[in-house]
Amino acid sequence: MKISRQTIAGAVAIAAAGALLFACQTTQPKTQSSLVGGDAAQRVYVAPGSYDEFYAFLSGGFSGQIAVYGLPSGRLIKVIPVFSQNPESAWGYAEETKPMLMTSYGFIPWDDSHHPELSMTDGVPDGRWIFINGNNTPRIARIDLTTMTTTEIIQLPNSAGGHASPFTTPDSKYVVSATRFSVPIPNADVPIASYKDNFRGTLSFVTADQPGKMDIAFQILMPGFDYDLGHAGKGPSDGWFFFTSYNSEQANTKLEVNASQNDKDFIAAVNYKQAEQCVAAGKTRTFPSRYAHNVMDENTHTATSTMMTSVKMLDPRDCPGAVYYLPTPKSPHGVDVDPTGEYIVAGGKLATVIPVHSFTKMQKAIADKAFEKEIAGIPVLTYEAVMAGEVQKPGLGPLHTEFDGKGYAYTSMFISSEVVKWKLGTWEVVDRAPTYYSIGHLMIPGGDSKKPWGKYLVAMNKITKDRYLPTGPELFQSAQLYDISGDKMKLLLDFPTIGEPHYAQALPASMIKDKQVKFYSLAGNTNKWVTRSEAEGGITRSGKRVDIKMIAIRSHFAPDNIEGVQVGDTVYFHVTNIEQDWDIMHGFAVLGAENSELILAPGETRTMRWMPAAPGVYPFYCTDFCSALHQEMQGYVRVSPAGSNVALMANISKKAESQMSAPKAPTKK
Ligand code: K7E
Ligand code: CUA
Repeated sequence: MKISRQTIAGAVAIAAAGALLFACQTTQPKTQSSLVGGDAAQRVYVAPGSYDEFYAFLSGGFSGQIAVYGLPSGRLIKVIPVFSQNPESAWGYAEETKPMLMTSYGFIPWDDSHHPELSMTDGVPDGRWIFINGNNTPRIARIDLTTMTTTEIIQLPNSAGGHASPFTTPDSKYVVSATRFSVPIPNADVPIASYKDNFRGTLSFVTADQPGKMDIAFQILMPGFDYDLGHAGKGPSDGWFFFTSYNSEQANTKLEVNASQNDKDFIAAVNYKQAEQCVAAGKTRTFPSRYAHNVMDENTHTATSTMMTSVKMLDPRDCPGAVYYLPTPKSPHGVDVDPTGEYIVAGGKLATVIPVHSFTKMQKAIADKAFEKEIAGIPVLTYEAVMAGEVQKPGLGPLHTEFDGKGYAYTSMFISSEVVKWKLGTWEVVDRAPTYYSIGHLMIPGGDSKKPWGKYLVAMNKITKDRYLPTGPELFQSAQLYDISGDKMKLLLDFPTIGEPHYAQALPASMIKDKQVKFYSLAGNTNKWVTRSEAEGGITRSGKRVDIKMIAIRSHFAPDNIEGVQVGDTVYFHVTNIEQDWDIMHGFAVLGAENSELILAPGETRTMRWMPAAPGVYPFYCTDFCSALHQEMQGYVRVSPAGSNVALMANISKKAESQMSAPKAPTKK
């Protein structure tokens, strides 16, 4: 999000004003509670043992992950590790998972995730996957919604700041990514002052409908603006994609002033069906480009990383009719397409209106050649020819818009800290609700699709201030839940969020609840190092490499005593959780490991690499309190000096064997 210093100052002033207001309200609880619907407590109360109505997926922002909440309760259900190492689940620490974080820059343990996007069928979320972007080292991840795990990550080359990403086409054929920062393409050592000559943007179209096979179908080479956000057309505008851009000034320094000169920047309207035809007709050039494609195999539970070497680059000059610019005031941020596919709403964060373009008018303007000029082969349509209307006096700092499917749009106003509800077609403001404080994105379940479920709106606020008990200088981010089922929005609930959530998505729980995988099949586990029974466990040496295969089951590891390891060895603990029951996890940690624990889902194999530095005896133990005898779930590794003649030994205890055949403890169903 790009906001000038003045607007930040304004936002802080408003937040401060809000804080003052709130300070008064704490002594006048009636005023505060009147902001909240009278039956709010009942509306959000999900009784113990009951389930929420919606799954909501909030981006984790600079945590790099996705957080799963239940709505309307606002309860955090899970954090799905995506781009950042996560010791809780050994993501990026266990050997099997490390390739998922490989890039052309090497192993990257972090990213900044902004926009979760559900896969769709016919323009409606279908509950198969959710995608999310890595903003810093541009990547797109696929999360499988049956396991709630990250199964695929593709890197975007010729791109820097993969922000307008990973918005989905109505059939999930493509997810897209546009570069926020223009850079030399291919990247090169050039003076930054040569920006206007050397820097370019790209729009990437990534095929997404085949799991494990994401691929950059093509990139479009664009003028060196900053590309910010995108959304696909739908219905009549299906086959088009819309991207906002700012910095049409092509400034390379002090952007807060220098990129805020032009009255209007642009939405790039891309006819990607036309682009596909040009690609098929060989109108692209092959650009050498290195980028990683990482896939988690669902049977081996092991990721592979493949380095790709080129992309097809399409220059709009070689494909007339593929790209147009729609002038849009003023440094637009969000671009959102209404459920009918007719209206393209921009969030001109410095604009005094919310501009709305008409797809019908855009097509007519193209047919009439209502062009004001051309930029690098891209016709610029005239604003008047494409504008459907403007929402007047909406508030300050419009960013993002979602829809309720009943003819209304809801726009987040960052500077004036509010949600503004307005009517599509008449452009009149019909309601406004304050947010605490400085709202960024907002989300209505299905609110960017053809058929929003409506009912709730979640505001994701940038500044938390006084909403919770203070926790030092750093505060959690703040979300707020509104009931939008009536004419007036009603604030129901505050709930804190991890990282800084940008966008979010939600769908009815009934769509995916019963598809959740409860454990992985041990018989189907084809990990190279799987150990399916105690008898298969053991230790092998090959040079300085030692592999230890072991099982975890309530309540022991087997083998549990290991000898013959030497200083200078690289030891791999391959642990298989041989439980076949829901939610029976085991963990594995060893003294002094420069690594996280392992955590093992039932039926899964995970590997920890360990390089013991000194002779001694090192205990290991299970980290997840799995049974009454969890504290007994432990063992030892004896480490001898390099060159020692202590024999390799891995025992399987008699006690363990007898427990194997004992009846299982009661388990959750
Ligand atoms: Cu508005 Cu990254 Cu979508 Cu944040 S972005 S708010
Ligand atoms: Cu296994 Cu605790």
